[in-house]
Amino acid sequence: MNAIDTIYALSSGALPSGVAVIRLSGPASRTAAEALVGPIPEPRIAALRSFRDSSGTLLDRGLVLHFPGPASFTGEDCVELHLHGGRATVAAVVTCLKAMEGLRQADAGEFSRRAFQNGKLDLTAAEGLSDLIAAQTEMQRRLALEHAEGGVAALYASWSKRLTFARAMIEAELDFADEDDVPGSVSETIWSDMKVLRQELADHTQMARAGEVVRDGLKVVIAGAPNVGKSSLINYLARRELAIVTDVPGTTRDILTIDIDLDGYVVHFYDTAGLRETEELVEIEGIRRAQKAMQHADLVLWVREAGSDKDSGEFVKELTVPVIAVRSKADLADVNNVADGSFAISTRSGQGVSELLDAIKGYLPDLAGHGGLAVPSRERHREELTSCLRSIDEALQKSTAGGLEIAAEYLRQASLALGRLTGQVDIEALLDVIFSEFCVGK
Ligand SMILES: Nc1nc2c(ncn2[C@@H]2O[C@H](COP(=O)(O)OP(=O)(O)OP(=O)(O)O)[C@@H](O)[C@H]2O)c(=O)[nH]1
Ligand SMILES: [Mg+2]
Repeated sequence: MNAIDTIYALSSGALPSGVAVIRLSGPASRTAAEALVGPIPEPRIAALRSFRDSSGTLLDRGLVLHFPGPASFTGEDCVELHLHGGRATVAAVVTCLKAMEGLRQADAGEFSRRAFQNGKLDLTAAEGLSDLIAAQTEMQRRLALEHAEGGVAALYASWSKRLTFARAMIEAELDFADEDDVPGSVSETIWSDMKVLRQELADHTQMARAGEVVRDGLKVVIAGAPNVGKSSLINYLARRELAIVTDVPGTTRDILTIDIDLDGYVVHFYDTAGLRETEELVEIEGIRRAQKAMQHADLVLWVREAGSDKDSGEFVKELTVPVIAVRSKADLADVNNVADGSFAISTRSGQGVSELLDAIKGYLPDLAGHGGLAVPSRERHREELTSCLRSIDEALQKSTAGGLEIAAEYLRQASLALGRLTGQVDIEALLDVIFSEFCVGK
């Protein structure tokens, strides 16, 4: 096996900036930093140093921090160089690092990957960290931080432990059932705990949709017949002329989108082509895209003119997603929120728009009462959790049907699903538990 490379990268943001941080990780971090700044400060104590190239020319002055492994983010020896954030300053220091033996530029996510490989964080926490960096709204930040801090990792680790214990007990019962020094039937307590675990898992998996909406945003599609004011609405929400607005029916063809921060949640609004029967090729494609967007939406705003009884409801009839009925151009028709429950709005006067936004908030996930944000947030989580749940269901069924060996195998599948979720499929753990709980070899 090759020796571990020492990697470096600019870990702070785009240049120029007040301060730039170059991070090094790997066995040569310390010697590399020494070559640049001379003696390295005490661990975890920042000290001011002069950065010099190999000929002794001063490049910059800044702070140096040393985190000896394993007590570092990656678990390896790490050094942070805090420089002035000028492009040329950073380039000069990077040129020096590049020339050093055993050093190379880090790949994307490589520091976190090393942290994961060194057991500093599990996969869900690593994902949380990347979400935290991408977070744009308060709820995204809170969800990502919960994951990055190991909120779901701790939950999965505790479930994994229960599964491993259950499997160990069953294995022992299968292997040593005729020996005296193994406790009698452990099955009853084990299976009742598996039932409890099943319920916890089901409740948790049920929150996946909500978690995904927090992370990815709520998709709201503005749809309706041509000329009803869909593009005017998205422009009003965007507070700029994003979409072309004319009084020619069929103006919008492509889907346009904006993101809005509603109460800390990301909401994506989509403006779509007006829906109608048409022979026009480009418009047909626009309408096809509009209908596809409606099917994939979390919510459709179905816009009709307040003063008109034109319906074209055939386009929403088949929809399985929730629909809010909106009556547009209320300034012309002199209507308020009408009896059919629709929202009368005007993008001319602004009437009704904030009430409409309040109604949309009703479709944002309600995470209160769920004990925080330790909820699944990605499709990957949902898939592995569902697979885990399915295996536990099968195991519970087989446990009563007398197929203890098959039941144990299903529990193993459940463990594997959790292991894939956290990135820690660990077979050794099973053996450890058997021997520590039962002292079989006494
Ligand atoms: N009085 C009044 N006119 C509006 C309002 N909203 C839109 N309009 C007008 O209605 C016409 C059509 O508006 P658009 O926003 O382009 O309508 P659309 O639904 O996007 O139309 P298509 O893209 O063709 O499907 C324009 O002339 C707008 O100025 C409103 O609230 N009040
Ligand atoms: Mg339009």
